[in-house]
Amino acid sequence: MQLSRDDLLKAYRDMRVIREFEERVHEEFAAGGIPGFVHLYAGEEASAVGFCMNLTDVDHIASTHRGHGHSLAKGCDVKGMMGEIFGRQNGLCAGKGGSMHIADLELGMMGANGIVGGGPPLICGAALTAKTLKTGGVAIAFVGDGGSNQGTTLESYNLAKVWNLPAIFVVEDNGYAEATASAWSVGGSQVKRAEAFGMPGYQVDGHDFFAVHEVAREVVDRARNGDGPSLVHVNLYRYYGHFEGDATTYRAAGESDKVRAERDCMDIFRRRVTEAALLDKKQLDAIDREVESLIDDSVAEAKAAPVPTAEQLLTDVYVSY
Ligand SMILES: Cc1ncc(C[n+]2csc(CCOP(=O)(O)OP(=O)(O)O)c2C)c(N)n1
Repeated sequence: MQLSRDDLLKAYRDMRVIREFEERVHEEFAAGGIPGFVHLYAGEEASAVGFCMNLTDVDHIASTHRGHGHSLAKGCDVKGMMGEIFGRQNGLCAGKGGSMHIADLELGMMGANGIVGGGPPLICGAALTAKTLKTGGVAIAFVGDGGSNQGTTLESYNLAKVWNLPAIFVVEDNGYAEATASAWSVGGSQVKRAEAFGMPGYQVDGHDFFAVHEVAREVVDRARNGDGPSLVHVNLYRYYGHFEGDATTYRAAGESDKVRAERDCMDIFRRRVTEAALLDKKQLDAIDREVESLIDDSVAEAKAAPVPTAEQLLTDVYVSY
């Protein structure tokens, strides 16, 4: 499908926002300004944006512990995200969730999740709701290669197939689950695994936004049309360690730099759209500058915002039904 000029600009900006956001969180974390634990998504942008560009607010996603990119791609407010990661009152969850518990239910972003394999059961619920209430919505779970081996994930495949849910499982295979190489734990393609559950399975190069977007469009349409769940195995690479502070001794020296130099999704996107004269370099550079200043502002606002007070300790934490 041909993307419009506006779509291309949006795709580039959304990926740039995630990249800038993550690079800045990397710096701020190293400087000691961010409490808690963070896992960065830099390098994987084309996956979150390629899928989420096919969604609207009626659709739901569930994320992982590496959730900043999915949240931003689903439309979460950049300043609210940064405030949350800094643990400040202006954060999306009032500063009490932090990196691994960011959610914005109004946008259908059901949350980052510290439980590996926690997202797939959640999206089965969202997909069942969409099917029952006939909202036309679909639900996507992003899962890591490690998370793809969790029982909760496999049971969700089962459930989604048996109930013919508008559910999509996106296995983001970034090469490692902590220090375990996915070549060992996944052992190649997950297409056959999808087929074993009676779902169509796809495998796609996650460095190529256009390839991801095309597959995403197909599986989202399929789910929306009532034709049931699918699984997409996305091959990617995470630029930073498993968590910030990880010494990455399990990777070969220079491995990350080599992928950045040869297969960076932002570089590939820029090359493709400029060589085809779909966008020009000046437009892309202007987006870079605008996003840099947005991220600067988001950090400044987060640092200036107060932390939650003792009186606020128990608000926004419990839900009553
Ligand atoms: C149920 C559960 N088991 C173990 C952990 C510890 N843990 C956190 S992240 C992680 C690896 C996840 O790897 P993967 O799913 O490939 O995601 P990636 O970090 O590569 O994005 C593990 C084992 C956890 N958080 N939850």
